[in-house]
Amino acid sequence: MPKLVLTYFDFDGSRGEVARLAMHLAGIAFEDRRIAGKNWPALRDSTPFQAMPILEVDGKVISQSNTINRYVGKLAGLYPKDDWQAALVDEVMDAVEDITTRIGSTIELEGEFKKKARETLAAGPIPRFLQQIEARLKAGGGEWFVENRLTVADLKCYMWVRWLKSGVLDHIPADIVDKHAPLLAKHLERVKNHARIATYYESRRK
Ligand SMILES: N[C@@H](CCC(=O)N[C@@H](CS)C(=O)NCC(=O)O)C(=O)O
Repeated sequence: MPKLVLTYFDFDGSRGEVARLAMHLAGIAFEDRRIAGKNWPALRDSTPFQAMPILEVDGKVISQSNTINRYVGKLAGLYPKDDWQAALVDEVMDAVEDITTRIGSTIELEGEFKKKARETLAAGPIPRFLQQIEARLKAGGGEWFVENRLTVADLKCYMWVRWLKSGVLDHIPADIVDKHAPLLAKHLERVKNHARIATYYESRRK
């Protein structure tokens, strides 16, 4: 196993958390380098695309969360070997990344601009993405996206749906998932209650 260092913000969510979870699930040793928000500006220009997560593999750096998710997913046995199944995983992860970027771009907006931008997303794009991603879950059998087992696609979707349902996104109703994609709401519970994920978050609370 290579020496792995994952660098991401110091919170248990979003783009960097998928790879952390995958490595914890598989019992892969890695350095979990957590960056406080105040230390990010000093680090920013040293990252390839001025963004995190980044993963060091024996001292070499790769960036882009889904690239990292695929790489780690392969090490962890959480990414399909079959090319078609792998493409289905990629499709879900890239769709989640697209909509995450669109929602993320509203974070810096202020007041009415933020309200308008988020209401627009909540009126069309978010329901659309929820329904399309739910359709892929259904096509996979309704419990997991592919191969009737947890993969990095499930972890990526889990992070997004948990964010939407958390209520932290003003102007995006927290019930938007229940309303438009009830199977994804159930999927969230399925992933959350996965024995190793539940144990991991239990240990993070101590
Ligand atoms: N497409 C990139 C996006 C990375 C990204 O935007 N990361 C955010 C954190 S989730 C970030 O580094 N934000 C800090 C900044 O842009 O200054 C990926 O998937 O990794």
